[in-house]
Amino acid sequence: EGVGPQEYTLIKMKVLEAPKALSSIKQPIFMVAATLRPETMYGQTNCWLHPDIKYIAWQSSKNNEVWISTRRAARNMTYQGFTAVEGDVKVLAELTGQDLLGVPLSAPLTPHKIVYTLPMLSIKEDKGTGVVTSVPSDSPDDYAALVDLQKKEAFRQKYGLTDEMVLPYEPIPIIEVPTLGKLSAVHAYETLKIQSQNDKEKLAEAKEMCYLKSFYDGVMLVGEFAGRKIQDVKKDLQKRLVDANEADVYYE
Ligand code: A2H
Repeated sequence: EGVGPQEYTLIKMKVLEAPKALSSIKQPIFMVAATLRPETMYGQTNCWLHPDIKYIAWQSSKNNEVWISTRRAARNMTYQGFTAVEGDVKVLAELTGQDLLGVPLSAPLTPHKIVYTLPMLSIKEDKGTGVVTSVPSDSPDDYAALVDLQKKEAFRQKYGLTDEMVLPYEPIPIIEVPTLGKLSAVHAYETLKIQSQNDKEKLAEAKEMCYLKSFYDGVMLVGEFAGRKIQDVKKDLQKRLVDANEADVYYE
């Protein structure tokens, strides 16, 4: 990582139907996903959680909302104005990612009215919020994890996921990258013959192939900034989302 703190955009994904473990919570509940690419939110198809990581539901000071993240991220957020008292996290529930899979969410900018929480095994406990929003068109990690679930019925069953939570969701063309096309992550995945989300070396190569090129030469295909370059619209899009109370800015 670089010198200063990393800035993330926290995307607020609203829980539409709370799982049993959260049924006593009456306030609106959000999964808060940390992303470096707010301009890709038009292509969200699901939300990733690690089945074995512990998450907490905690009281934020924003509009009485309850947020779900790792405890570590919640503690960091208490020093960034996200709670009533600095350093103090008011925990309403603690549960594992597994307890939170298959939950329907509503997310900003994506054409899907409902996206589901699904398992991703490469999520790190010590980065961001432990909640990752999935954009399989532009993230090779996201595409690989989605294909794994779509190809393997046993994998879906293991986590109690129905076909309708997984199979209808395909990568959405949202950014055109010269030489990589309109689905740059899919292009990289296929060119490098990636087999699964565990294919670490090839995924690292795929990311190298996509990210810088997308940032410097990518052009938006959809939304109010269609036709504009990514590097020119990223900040504006972040601001739009924050102003609409659909996102916040988080540092770590
Ligand atoms: B990005 P950095 Cl389209 N564990 O968002 C693993 N990955 C995590 C994570 C965690 N705890 N928290 C966040 N991330 C992912 C979108 C995206 C992202 C696109 C393309 C590239 C990309 C959609 N997923 O990231 O190590 C999140 O995925 C490129 C690295 O802090 C977040 O942005 O640089 C990014 O990794 C943060 O990774």
